[in-house]
Amino acid sequence: MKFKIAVVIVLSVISTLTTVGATPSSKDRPITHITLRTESDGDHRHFVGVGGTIDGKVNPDLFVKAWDVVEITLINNDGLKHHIGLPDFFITSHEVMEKGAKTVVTFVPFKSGGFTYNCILDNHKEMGMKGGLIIRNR
Ligand SMILES: [Cu+2]
Repeated sequence: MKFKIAVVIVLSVISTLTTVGATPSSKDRPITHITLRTESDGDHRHFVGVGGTIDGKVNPDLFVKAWDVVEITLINNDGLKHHIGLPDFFITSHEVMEKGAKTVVTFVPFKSGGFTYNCILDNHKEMGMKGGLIIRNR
């Protein structure tokens, strides 16, 4: 029985990972929408929140609940090549190459705790392009 449950969990995690970029169709599960844009300033690179409580904040901490469906939209606002990575969840978005380009990652946080998001292209993480991803238990 326990083994069966573990298999179901592993399969649902795999299916979550393989649907990155797709739109979840579930009606009864809350979807947390988060939008970030990219910014460059001299040697600094960062994410800036768009809308809601993170609007205008640089590298905002993102607060979500475990097992919610989380959809993060990244908008290229500076014309440099970027992506968003969630290394603790094995997720990296497509790259956005041109100003105005968007990419979306959708995932289900399967563990709680303090994690990070970042852009590791062209040394951007070292130039400041990283923030906190805080996942609370339900
Ligand atoms: Cu970047």
